[in-house]
Amino acid sequence: MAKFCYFGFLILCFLGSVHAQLKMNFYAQTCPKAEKLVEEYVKEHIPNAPSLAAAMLRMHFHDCFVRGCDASVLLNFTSATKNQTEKTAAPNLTLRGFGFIDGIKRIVEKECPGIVSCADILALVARDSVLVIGGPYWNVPTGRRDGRISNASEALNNIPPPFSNFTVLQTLFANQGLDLKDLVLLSGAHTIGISHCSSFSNRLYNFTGVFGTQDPSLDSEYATVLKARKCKSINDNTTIVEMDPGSFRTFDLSYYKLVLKRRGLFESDAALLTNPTTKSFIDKLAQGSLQDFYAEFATSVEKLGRIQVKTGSDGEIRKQCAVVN
Ligand code: HEM
Ligand SMILES: *[C@@H]1O[C@H](CO)[C@@H](O)[C@H](O)[C@H]1NC(C)=O
Ligand SMILES: *[C@@H]1O[C@H](CO)[C@@H](O)[C@H](O)[C@H]1NC(C)=O
Ligand SMILES: *[C@@H]1O[C@H](CO)[C@@H](O)[C@H](O)[C@H]1NC(C)=O
Ligand SMILES: *[C@@H]1O[C@H](CO)[C@@H](O)[C@H](O)[C@H]1NC(C)=O
Ligand SMILES: *[C@@H]1O[C@H](CO)[C@@H](O)[C@H](O)[C@H]1NC(C)=O
Ligand SMILES: *[C@@H]1O[C@H](CO)[C@@H](O)[C@H](O)[C@H]1NC(C)=O
Ligand SMILES: CC(=O)N[C@H]1CO[C@H](CO)[C@@H](O)[C@@H]1O
Repeated sequence: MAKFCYFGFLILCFLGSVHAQLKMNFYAQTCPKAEKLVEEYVKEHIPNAPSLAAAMLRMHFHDCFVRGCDASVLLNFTSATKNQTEKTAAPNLTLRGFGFIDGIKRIVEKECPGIVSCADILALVARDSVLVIGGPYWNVPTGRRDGRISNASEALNNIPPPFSNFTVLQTLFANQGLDLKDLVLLSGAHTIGISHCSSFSNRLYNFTGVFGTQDPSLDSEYATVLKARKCKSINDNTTIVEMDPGSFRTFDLSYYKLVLKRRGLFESDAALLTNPTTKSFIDKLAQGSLQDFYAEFATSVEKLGRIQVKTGSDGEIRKQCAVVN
């Protein structure tokens, strides 16, 4: 874009960059095989490691909530910059699957060097992985460019912690242009994947800050089972728990049913029942059809994927996803 910015083209160019936006199959001319290569890699590898589908979806979420969907989440901490990156921030300690993205990026770079952004690869991988495990399909318009900055404290400020109450969730989602319906639908991603005990053990052992207290909004029978069989101590930060036990690899409605039974794992899940609007969305989703959930999830996750994207001549196309060029 920049090289056309002279004389009479200036205005056009200005409008062009303001309106530069994502579009379907952005790489049709520049790297026609790109999206297919991503899809093939995912189809080949996710069946052998299905738990990565959840990891990829969560990584896409964390990426988009900090500086927009610009792959900033993928940047390594380097001694050269001395900056702590998003990866090193507490919410990112439990992200997994960085190597999977790097593997795809290498293949795509071999096909067309310097053309396809890491941000687009992550958005495509999240969608394709969820599809491979039988989940919903959504459109992924492409054309995102990669950011050059990753900042740990921005991750802390923007990514909702598991102990968020309703107000915090509403605010952090609204900051990204997402409404209460999006909050409920995107939280539905917790129908797949795992959590470490440390993400919620305060609800089991130390809810009020007095050891031995339990979160009354968590079903007490479920809490007892979790304490006896899974998270046996408050210091356990290695054991993992299926968030939707029994169907943690199936993208189904059971997350909403669990939340209604007060068996959502996080305070943030339980918080969705404390507001009449989100509670009624959950009631409807839990009783509705899987197709309706999939269609509505697709709408919200597409919205997620458009948050503050860099397009046109903003940002760069990283050569390696873990480092800026
Ligand atoms: C509403 C606020 C949210 C909070 C507070 C939250 C919090 C968390 C936490 C604490 C974990 C477990 C991490 C661990 O201990 O390993 C987790 C896992 C997960 N989250 Fe969320 N999350 C939220 C929203 C979302 C959204 C919007 C998505 C995607 C659309 C998402 C997708 C996932 C997935 C798929 C996992 C499982 C990851 C894995 O298996 O490695 N979450 N979330
Ligand atoms: C590191 O911080 C400096 C100073 O704020 C900034 O200019 C630079 O872009 C940052 N680098 C990364 C990778 O975030
Ligand atoms: C990271 O973000 C925080 C909060 O917005 C800001 O105060 C800090 O200067 C940033 N750090 C760097 C290295 O840019
Ligand atoms: C929600 O949590 C925030 C941050 O911890 C706190 O400031 C606020 O008072 C809480 N709101 C409610 C209604 O509990
Ligand atoms: C319980 O929570 C309080 C307040 O957050 C904290 O100071 C204390 O260390 C916790 N106790 C244990 C055993 O982790
Ligand atoms: C995990 O727990 C162990 C023992 O309580 C502690 O030494 C370690 O620092 C913890 N790790 C993290 C990442 O919190
Ligand atoms: C980024 O960090 C990861 C894990 O610390 C490491 O395996 C990888 O090689 C690093 N990537 C680059 C390009 O430095
Ligand atoms: C995946 C990842 O980069 N995890 C890092 C999170 O931060 C801790 C502590 O800063 C690192 O040790 C991890 O490697």
